[in-house]
Amino acid sequence: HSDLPASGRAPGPAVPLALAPIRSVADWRDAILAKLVYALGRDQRTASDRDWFEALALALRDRVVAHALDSDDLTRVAGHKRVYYLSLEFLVGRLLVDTLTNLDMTGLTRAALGELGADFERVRAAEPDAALGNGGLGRLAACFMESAASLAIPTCGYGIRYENGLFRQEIRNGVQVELPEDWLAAGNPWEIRRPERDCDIGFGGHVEQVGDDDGATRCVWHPAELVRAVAHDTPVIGWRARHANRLRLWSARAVAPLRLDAFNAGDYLGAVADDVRARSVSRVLYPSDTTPAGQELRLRQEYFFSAASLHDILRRHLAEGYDLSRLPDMAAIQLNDTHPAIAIAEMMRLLVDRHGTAWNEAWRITCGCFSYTNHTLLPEALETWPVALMERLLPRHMQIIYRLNADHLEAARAKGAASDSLQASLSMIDETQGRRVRMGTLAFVGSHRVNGVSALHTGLMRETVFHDLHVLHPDRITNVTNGITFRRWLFEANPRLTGLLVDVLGDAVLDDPSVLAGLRGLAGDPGLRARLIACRRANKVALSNLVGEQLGIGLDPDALFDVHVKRLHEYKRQLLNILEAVSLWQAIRARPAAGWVPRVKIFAGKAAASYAQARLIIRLINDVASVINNDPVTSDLLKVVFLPNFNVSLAEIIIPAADLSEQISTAGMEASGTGNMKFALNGALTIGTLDGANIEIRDHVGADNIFIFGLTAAEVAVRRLDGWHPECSIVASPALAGAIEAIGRGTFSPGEDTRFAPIVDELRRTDRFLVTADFDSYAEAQRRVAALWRDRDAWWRAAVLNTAGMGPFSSDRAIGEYAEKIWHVTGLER
Ligand code: F58
Repeated sequence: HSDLPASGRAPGPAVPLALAPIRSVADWRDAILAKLVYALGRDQRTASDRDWFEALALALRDRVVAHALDSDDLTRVAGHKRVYYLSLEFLVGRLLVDTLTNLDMTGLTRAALGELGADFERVRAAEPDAALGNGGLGRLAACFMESAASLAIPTCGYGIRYENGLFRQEIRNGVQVELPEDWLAAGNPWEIRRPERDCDIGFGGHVEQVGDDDGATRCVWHPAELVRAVAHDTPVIGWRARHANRLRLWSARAVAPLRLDAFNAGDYLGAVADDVRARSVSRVLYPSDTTPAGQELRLRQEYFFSAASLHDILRRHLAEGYDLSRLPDMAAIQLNDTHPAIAIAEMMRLLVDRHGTAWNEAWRITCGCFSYTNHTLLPEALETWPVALMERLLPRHMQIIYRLNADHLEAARAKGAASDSLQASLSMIDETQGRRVRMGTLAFVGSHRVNGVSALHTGLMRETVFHDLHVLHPDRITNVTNGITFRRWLFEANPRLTGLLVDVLGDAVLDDPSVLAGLRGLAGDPGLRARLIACRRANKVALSNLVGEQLGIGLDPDALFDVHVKRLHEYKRQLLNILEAVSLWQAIRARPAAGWVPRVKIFAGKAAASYAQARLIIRLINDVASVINNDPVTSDLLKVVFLPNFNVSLAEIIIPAADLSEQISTAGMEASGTGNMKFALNGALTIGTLDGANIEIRDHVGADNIFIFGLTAAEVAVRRLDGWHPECSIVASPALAGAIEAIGRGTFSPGEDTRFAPIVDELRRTDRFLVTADFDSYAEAQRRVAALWRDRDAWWRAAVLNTAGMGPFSSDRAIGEYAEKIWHVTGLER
């Protein structure tokens, strides 16, 4: 379809594909039933919830696909620029309610399913989460896809269709166990296979020099191995069905999946060995990179999807009749972190070697198209690849990187950055630990814009990791603070609050987040407050029921729900929170009648399988929970809950039920955070450090309505420079000393008092994340929380002011900024 000539729309009616709107419950019921019977071959009388989910999804997909084809046609005819979002992760979650919401078909569907004898809530729960991401970075990509569609910005997301997404977490005897998450086992009704878009991706082999062009050698790469990239499209519909885009995910298979000769000779395994090897490329999200084989597989994944996506982008550009020189006018390619940064070298290869473009012109085109988002400054998370591995797997790309690096260092010298130390720091090759390619430097140099994800983070990029590159290119780094889609994180996750907001502020609040600010004038309104309290209580009852079913722990919905959910990482400091819980428990035991605020501490989050310390922190939380929850002295006042298998769908239940949001990373380490935004939007108060987007949240909700504590990023940097001694903080804080002592003594690990020795030792000796330095300040902030909770009017006033201030954190705002400052693209007018 998109290969039609650029000259005009296809003959026929203007919107030949849009299906007539569904006008009645009966129409929609019959459409769903037709899918159940004719597409799935199932009997209405025996259909399962999963069957109904599939039938419904297929019926909805028809409508979304019609929009996507039409949006595509309009984009092509208008000669409108497209955005390509390259991301190794899309943490989508479920799509059913998202699609229904954006098509405004939820009520209709409830009724139609009811007539068919199916239960909407159970059908909804039958959809597996698409967990093609680890955490914030992947979820951001999913929010951005939804917002780009809502703003009618023609966008295609490119990624990998992992057969196994993020693992399923079980907790057995307090220990995290990882199980594969087989989300595709029963098929995926949303996706459409696109065989005509498949392409073959090379690895290894050698490079042949065929001529000299413009000072740059033209080469032909003869790969030793080809892997087929197989295209699957998922349509993404925007709010009020204004526009639809697609997410194109590649899966891998062998070019020749079966060696028939081997099979006939009885070598059944050998006959499919190539296919098994090829398929491993799209088998799992973030394969463990603790072994050399794991590292190589990760690099293969990165090149595989980057190359397939660029092939697709150039094919579309040429098929629409444009010259390659016009690519930067027609295509903005966003690199979501450095994982797709190899695309920069691949673009140069395609332009120079395949299309005969002169080197400098190819570089102009490349830099004009690409831009790069950085999501972390943690040194261990900045990607580098061994030169030897690159030379073996991607020999031509390594040559191109050398040439780009020479040009880049030459330009730096010309600008005065000539010293050995500056040249070494600017180089794309790190020579300090073996020779490694710095993907961040490649991404920076090959992009016209590089962005951080919060004001603090962007400032730190300029001052620290990218300082020397920033001096060389002072206009390149820009900030786009992250955002979240309000459709999923407010309308869908919290329909009670959404209904209330519409009652109070009118329908406009659904289309324009700035309308939320109108709540400020109502912050003291007792009627609004009573309704808000009722919403929150209902959400807390729902969460309590889930906790009761899953863990057998009874919660009091009137207690303060204090929530810490996110990936388990030492810098996110779940340890600080659980230490404070231990110390609170000890204080309650010492004085049970001191008028404590009843509190439920809720944790959830996955630790990387190979991250021993994070796994041990999960164990500690679970072990502390089982002791505290069984203590009759404190049981009405303090509960600790660890909910297993945190994912998007669980977040949608937990967040609307939270009173307090824990955002307590070591300052300077959380690039932005996006969970912080989801909680505050839903009216939870934040306890947090001055880190990432917490700072901007404080500015928008008001410093009186957030509990800020702890060292600032600048103070953290000074402490680290001065050499930091945790024992001083421990000695100075009896509460902290008491908590650490209890853990070290085996209070929570009866019979095995060394179980948590790695945690206790880390706290006493190095404390790299300054947990002990911030403990007293955190505990004091928690006492302020309790004091405000007792003043019901003041608490709910602050809660209203949180929701009221969160309009700017919509991902529509973020995407609008990318469009204007980085992509130079507008929404498509109809
Ligand atoms: C996150 N990064 C940041 N990385 O930590 C968070 O502050 C920010 O809000 C978010 O990105 C969006 O900008 C993140 O999620 C990863 O998941 C890595 C992906 C590659 C493997 C290691 C984890």
